[in-house]
Amino acid sequence: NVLNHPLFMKGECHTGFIEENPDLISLSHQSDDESRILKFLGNVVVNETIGVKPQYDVPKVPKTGGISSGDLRGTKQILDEQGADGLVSWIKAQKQVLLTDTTMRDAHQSLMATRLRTKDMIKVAKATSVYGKDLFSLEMWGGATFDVAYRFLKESPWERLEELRKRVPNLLFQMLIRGANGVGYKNYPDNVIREFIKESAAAGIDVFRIFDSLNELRGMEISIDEVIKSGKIAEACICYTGDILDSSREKYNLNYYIKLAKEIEKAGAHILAIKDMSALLKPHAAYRLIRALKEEIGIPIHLHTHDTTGNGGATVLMAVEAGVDIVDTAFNSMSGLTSQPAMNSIVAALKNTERDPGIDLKGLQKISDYWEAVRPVYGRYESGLKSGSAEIYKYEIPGGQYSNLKPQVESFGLGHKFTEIKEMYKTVNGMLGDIVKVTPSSKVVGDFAIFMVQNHLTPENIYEKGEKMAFPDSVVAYFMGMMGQPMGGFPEKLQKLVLKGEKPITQRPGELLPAEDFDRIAQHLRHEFELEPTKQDILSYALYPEVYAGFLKFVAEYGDLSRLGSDVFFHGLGEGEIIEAEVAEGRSLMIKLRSIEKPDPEGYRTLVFEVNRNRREIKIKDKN
Ligand code: 3PY
Ligand code: ZN
Repeated sequence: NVLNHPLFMKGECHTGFIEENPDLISLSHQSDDESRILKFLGNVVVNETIGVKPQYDVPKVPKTGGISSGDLRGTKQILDEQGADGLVSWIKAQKQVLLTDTTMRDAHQSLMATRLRTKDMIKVAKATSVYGKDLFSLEMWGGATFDVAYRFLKESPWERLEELRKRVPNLLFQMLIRGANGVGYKNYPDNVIREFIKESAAAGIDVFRIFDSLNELRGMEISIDEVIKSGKIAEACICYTGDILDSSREKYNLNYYIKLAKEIEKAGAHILAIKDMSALLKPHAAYRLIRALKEEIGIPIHLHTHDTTGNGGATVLMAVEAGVDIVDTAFNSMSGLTSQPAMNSIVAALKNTERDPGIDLKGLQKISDYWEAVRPVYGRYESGLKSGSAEIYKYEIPGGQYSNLKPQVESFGLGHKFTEIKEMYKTVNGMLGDIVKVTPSSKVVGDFAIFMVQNHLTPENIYEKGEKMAFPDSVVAYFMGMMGQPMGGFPEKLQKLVLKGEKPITQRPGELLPAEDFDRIAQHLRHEFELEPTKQDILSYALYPEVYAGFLKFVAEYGDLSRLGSDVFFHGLGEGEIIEAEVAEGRSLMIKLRSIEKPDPEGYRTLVFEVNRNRREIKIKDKN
């Protein structure tokens, strides 16, 4: 290489020549993790960015000034030392309103399609434990966490939990579980739900918010029972839909919610959650509902809402006025729109009132500033929504689904028909008999609406031609009773058209599903992936077989990328950029992208990298 270099051949090389061209003499061996990461980066560069990368600020991690989070005592210590009942008594004795931060789960699920990576969470975890020491809980798991972490982020949600717990010993960790649907989209056998809860409790989850997508108590009972057995907090939900202020909408009226809340209390739940996933709970309705519930039940009430309509803050403040015990919020820079109402603003609004949460605003600002700097890296996953929308009261689309619906609709080539799809969502809800819409029932309505628009269908056509139509899988599963029974039953005519002679079930689906054979999964993982599976591996596979297998294959091919900075994970390297990539604990590589060559006749591009100053070339197929 040296001998063939143009400067050497012209006799013009000076004493700094080798120094400036270290790759010419490098014979160093390329390690496995080096070739794997170059392959990953090469693919991002060739098939996604072509070396064009925006510049991102490095987020400043707030300093904690010598305070050790190990010295802090918070709600976690109350639960660990006094048990679930002790914690409930403590909540009831508080005059101030308590706050949950959802930044690490629902906020990013609703704003950026659940893409927030563990790396960005753990950097700010210690500061959160210090400046958020007076929070009630941090929600960082549940909903779409498992699916997205394995499918897209290529990282383990279990490790996320473990890393966060190491840095946050003082606060309760909270998750959302979709009752018998676990953290998935379908009913799982009872033993999967029980084992999943047991393992999650052991791994660090303290508060389990349990819901059923049709508000059926029997869909939540197994989960409630298992959480209680694990010594953790069972927080069961009423999913709010409709409008209790509108007397013309009789189906989901105040009495409906009171009856359900009483059943939930009777089932042994420690806390009642009002889960307002679509931000339909108007401020005055919140006041009326919470006042009524406070009269009727004795367990604490935790309000979860979204800010999709722009009224979320008002709803929270009215709920506080009505005596709600705990409310969900997100740090300001991760709040608003489809996310939760703004924590810092609510804390500020309640200063010098009876229910002042008593949290230091300066500290909260530091955490919010950190997230503000993190967020642009995830810009491509944001919905582009610029303001709250009062139309949500009409469409009743949950926050998480709303931000995902546009890309989903675009992927079907229907981006130009977004308004039509939203209208159809409402129409389909009517056809289904006005149901509670939250994962997975909301997916049924969304899939059905897309199907109708895609195939130019109206409700009338469906009734005329439905016999010959193949309906989306989720719609069939719904009408089969595999998500439970909706209040008021299924619309019979439509059910017949969808099921085409199959007999729907009326039992709880978990009663019919055969127990999962965990030994069989363990054998399969051993055999297929040469790994001695842990309980966590087995459960992840039981929940998401294809997604989890895909994750294991990805890690075998590209290595563990969880330590890579998010700017690099999502955007690769710019041409000429040098990055430090941590590929294993304590092992980093300095990587520079020197050039991207034009595709060769077979469509491969050669990328020239420098790794720890050694020249490396790699060929990547250009799929564009
Ligand atoms: C979920 O199930 O993911 C939700 O956040 C429901 O609101
Ligand atoms: Zn939510």
